[in-house]
Amino acid sequence: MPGMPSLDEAIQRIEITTGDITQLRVDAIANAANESLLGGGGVDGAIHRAAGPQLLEHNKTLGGCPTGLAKITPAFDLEQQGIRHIIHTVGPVWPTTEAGRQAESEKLGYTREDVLLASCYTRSLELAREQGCEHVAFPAISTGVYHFPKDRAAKIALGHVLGDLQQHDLPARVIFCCFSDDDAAVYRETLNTRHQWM
Ligand code: AR6
Repeated sequence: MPGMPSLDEAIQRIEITTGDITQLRVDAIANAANESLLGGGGVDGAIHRAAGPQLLEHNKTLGGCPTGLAKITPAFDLEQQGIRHIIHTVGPVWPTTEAGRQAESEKLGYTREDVLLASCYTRSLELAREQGCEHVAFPAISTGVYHFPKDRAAKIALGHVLGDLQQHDLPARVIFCCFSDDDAAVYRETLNTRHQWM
């Protein structure tokens, strides 16, 4: 289709990096929040610390956010380093039940959690686009406290972000900000083996 970026072009717009997402210089960072939007541990705690207490005060007025959706806020203290927005999205908790284990081991089609995680990425990109964001960074949503299997989450993140980038010019660049080199290696391997799963 004319004007439709190819998959290869979309891949050029992706960056996989290791580090603390609060240290990046991007228009928007995504936060792996919980439904209260009132902070927590992991990347959520780091973002609230870096953005300062005004973020919590602001989020108290938002009425929370359902799993799979996202809400955008100012970046408060993080604006000093050029971050304009924080996109709070609530990833699914991976089920520690028999059904969850079976879904992972048998690589069954899509589970409810897969769909919710995909929605976190696509809804966050929609909000970023509405604000004209050029550069957006994501942590590996749900793969910490929420125990989503890392390789499964990487396929969902990469697959859905690449699909979105093929349909839109914005954001121009998406950064997957991993917290360890091992996590970044999972993303790189997932991207390199895309022909097996895309
Ligand atoms: N920068 C980038 N990535 C980070 C950072 C950071 N500063 N800190 C941690 N990570 P998690 P979840 C990585 O647990 O699984 C919170 O309490 C981390 O290594 O932060 O979606 C919320 O309030 C992992 O790869 O988020 C919720 O209650 C990834 O970020 C709950 O945790 C996500 O891990 C959400 O759990």
